[in-house]
Amino acid sequence: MGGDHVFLRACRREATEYTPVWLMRQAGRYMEEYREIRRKVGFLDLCKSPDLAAEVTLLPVRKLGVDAAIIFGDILLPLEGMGIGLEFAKGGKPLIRNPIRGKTDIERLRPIEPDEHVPFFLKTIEIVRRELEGRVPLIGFSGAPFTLASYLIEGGHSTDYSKTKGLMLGAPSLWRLLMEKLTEVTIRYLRAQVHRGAQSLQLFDSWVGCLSPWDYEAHVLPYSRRVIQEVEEKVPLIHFSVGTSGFLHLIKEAGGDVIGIDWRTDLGGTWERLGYDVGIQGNLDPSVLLASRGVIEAHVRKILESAGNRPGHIFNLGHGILPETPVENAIFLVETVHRLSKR
Ligand code: 1CP
Repeated sequence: MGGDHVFLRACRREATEYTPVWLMRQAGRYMEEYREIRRKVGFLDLCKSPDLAAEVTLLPVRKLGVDAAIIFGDILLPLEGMGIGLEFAKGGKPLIRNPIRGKTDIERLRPIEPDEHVPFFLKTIEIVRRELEGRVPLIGFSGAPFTLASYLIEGGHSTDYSKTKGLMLGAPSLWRLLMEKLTEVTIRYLRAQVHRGAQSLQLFDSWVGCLSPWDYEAHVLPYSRRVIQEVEEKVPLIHFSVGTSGFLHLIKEAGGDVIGIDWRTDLGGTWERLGYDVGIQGNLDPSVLLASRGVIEAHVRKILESAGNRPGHIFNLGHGILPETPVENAIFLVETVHRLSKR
């Protein structure tokens, strides 16, 4: 069921009758139905209520007609099981109550047992698979070790990642210990999702673009590579990052069947440089969805032309959908990708 779906075939770089499309953060605040649920339930409670989380996961499949569902949750959920206090403040911004400050904090971090620490996430996968009845495949996900480390160290979002880089460059043996622990957690988390029914995985290394290529290669790549190699369950994996146009070849070297790109690079040239032995996902600027239909259509056309009808392109935004996006524009985008890419 779902094995021959256009999304999974595109992940394997097989020919498809049209270009599959889904949107990062496709279940979220730009949808009235989501806001309605969130008026009653806090974000963490929503993630921990499998029936509700499943309903939210399915919203964009029903409403937008996207070609894949992604489990509703957050990359930070497994951190609680490691012994970290997690909150989502008003406006949905994550906050770590006890950020990592030194050796003892890192030594205290526990590896997670997914069945024990994230049972709600795994349960949501089961419910969604059942409800989808094979209509579209389900994507599981995890933050990559670097991006998780950045939240643990900074305590939340950062603009310069100076504390993270400070530990990485100033205390390499501590960095190694932290990254090894996060690598293990990520592997366990992703494997558990595949066992419960995730048919594809996305590894989010959202903030790794703050690094130089050589620091990425020395201090991050080996861990991301280990995650990807050790999630040996054979489902396609999308390796996503932002702001890494200068070292996408290293992202590819770390692994993944499909490389996610943002909008700061042209898809065609990037794919040519990376080689056609990987698929490519992206690369619409999320702000385009705030513009008129004519502008949206022109951008879709440009990206599809850039991909040149090559098998292995998955249409997506270059990063998450903006909360102020009119839902009609998201619907129009999906319809336009399907219409213009029909082969
Ligand atoms: O895509 C989907 O629809 C599935 C759900 C999903 C996913 C895959 C959410 C819901 N978050 C994520 C991943 C995630 N979370 C990432 C990686 C993707 C990316 O780079 O955008 C990151 C970095 C986070 C951390 C996080 N959680 C942020 C990022 C911004 C920051 O300041 O650090 C935010 C805003 C959250 C909360 C959150 N997660 C998801 C939603 C819908 C929200 C908003 C909460 C709300 O108010 O309802």
